[in-house]
Amino acid sequence: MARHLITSAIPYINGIKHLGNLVGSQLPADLFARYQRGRGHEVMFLCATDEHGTPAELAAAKAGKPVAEYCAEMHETQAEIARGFRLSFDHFGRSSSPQNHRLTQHFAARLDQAGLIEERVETQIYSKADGRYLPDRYIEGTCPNCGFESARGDQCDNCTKQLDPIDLIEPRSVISGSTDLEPRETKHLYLKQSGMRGQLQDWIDSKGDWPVLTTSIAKKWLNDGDGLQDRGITRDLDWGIPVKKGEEDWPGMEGKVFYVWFDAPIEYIACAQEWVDAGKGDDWERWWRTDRGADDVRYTQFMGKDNVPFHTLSFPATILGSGEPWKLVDYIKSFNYLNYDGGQFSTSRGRGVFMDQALEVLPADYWRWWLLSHAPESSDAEFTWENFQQSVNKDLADVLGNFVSRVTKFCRSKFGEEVPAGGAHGERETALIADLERRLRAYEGHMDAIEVRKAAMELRGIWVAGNEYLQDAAPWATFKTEPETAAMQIRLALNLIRLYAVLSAPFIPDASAQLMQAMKTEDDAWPGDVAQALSALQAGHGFAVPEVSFRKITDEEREGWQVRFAGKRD
Ligand code: B3M
Ligand code: ZN
Repeated sequence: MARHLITSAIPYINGIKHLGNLVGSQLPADLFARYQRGRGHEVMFLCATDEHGTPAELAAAKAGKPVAEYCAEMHETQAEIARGFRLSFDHFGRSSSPQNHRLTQHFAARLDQAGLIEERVETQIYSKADGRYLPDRYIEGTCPNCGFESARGDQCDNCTKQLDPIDLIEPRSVISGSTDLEPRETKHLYLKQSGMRGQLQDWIDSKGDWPVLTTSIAKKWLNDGDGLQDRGITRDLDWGIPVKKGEEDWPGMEGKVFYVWFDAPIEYIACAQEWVDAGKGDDWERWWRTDRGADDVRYTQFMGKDNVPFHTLSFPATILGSGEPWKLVDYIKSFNYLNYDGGQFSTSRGRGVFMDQALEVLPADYWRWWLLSHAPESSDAEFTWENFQQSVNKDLADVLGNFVSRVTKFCRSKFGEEVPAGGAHGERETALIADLERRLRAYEGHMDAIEVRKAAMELRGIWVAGNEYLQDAAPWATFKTEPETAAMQIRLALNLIRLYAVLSAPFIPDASAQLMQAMKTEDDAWPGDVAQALSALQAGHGFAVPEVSFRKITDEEREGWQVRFAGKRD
């Protein structure tokens, strides 16, 4: 049994995420976690809300609430929606937790002891109209790298470059819109990551199996000269983790907090401590400390491409720089963007489908299937309602749903609600089993390699193979002349339903559970050998005809949704 530590990028607290956010991190991470559990491995799957920094402060101000209250409420909201999508986190933590406060302050102290922290007097943008400094997202302007006009102070959303507010061209305050800004001097801590270039380069070079998207972004920022500049890790903000050296005060840093991107990845570790403190387990160190058994853990991270520089450079710099035996990531799966119907999803303009709205419209499995089978892996992908309707209606309703309903209804009418006996398998069955054996091994290969789209297509192929077999064997016709053979065919088909439930569970967990229930079995063991797996339900085993698992999306519904989600969210 292997041990898998899996983390999803932790979503900002500032509102409900859209489907593009979901498919870029949390959903594929859940797919992988469910798959590894299904294979019988031990899994620790962690996610949390990212509660600090300017996104949180700005959103709370907009909602007219104190930040702490806003974060507590929005954490609950996000947790509820995550449950709705069946995201199977072992723990959904909060970066504002006391555990993360302590651990972040601890890392800062270790980095300081290692000589990797420097105090610098630097120039920050001060807004006279607002009476405060404007770090990160409090300021917007034109990107000096690509010319994008709405680049934020911390990062350009267009070219992913990490920025410093002082670099922006024609900067303006996000709070007041004021351009009456002036540079002022203030003292901050810097992480001297530029001195770690060699170490980081060696580490990234040792990851020959990483996806191209991940390594190309990592290498670009590593070799770009200024990608690995020393980073300011503190901010002049009220909300956040107070700058301390472990438990000690940090002279000169009073009233300042750590930068959100310094503490957010540390929450991956703190989250496991929260898991213990919530009474869900008793040992987090065996997942995170290589001196406590974590050296045989395989750690996989999931994230959108804009998060890659922080996970390949800044966070590893923190871990390596601490000089302590923390577990480093083994594999980083990153995603391109999902676009919405000819444009971008936009949180600010409410364009596209948000996670809560999606669940109002259709159950989680429909979305999980479409999103995963169209995951933006090799390039950006696009959500259109036509495509969504087509995939759901074909893959889920026509292929999988129809197979289940034909087989169970036919059996009920001819043989009753139990698996019929029939004779031994013939040539057609042997050929089907050989085909499924090949497909199953291909499916496992894609799932192990986290090739999400390929895995979805192989799974669909497995469903199609069953349909073709049924069409070809035609037990409804065979029944008239050779009822024994028809019984054998149906026995096989009922067993296929159970097999489908097991194999499909990572993608569509609710439908899988429903099928398992209909087949009146709890045997969800991952198939070793297909022939054996297809004899799990023996003659005489009872079953029930399941409720329709997937319904079709009508043209009227599709058109209605197209209009509803075109503009401002309702
Ligand atoms: N919250 C950005 C995002 O949600 C950021 C990820 C943090 S991962 C440690 O895309
Ligand atoms: Zn840019």
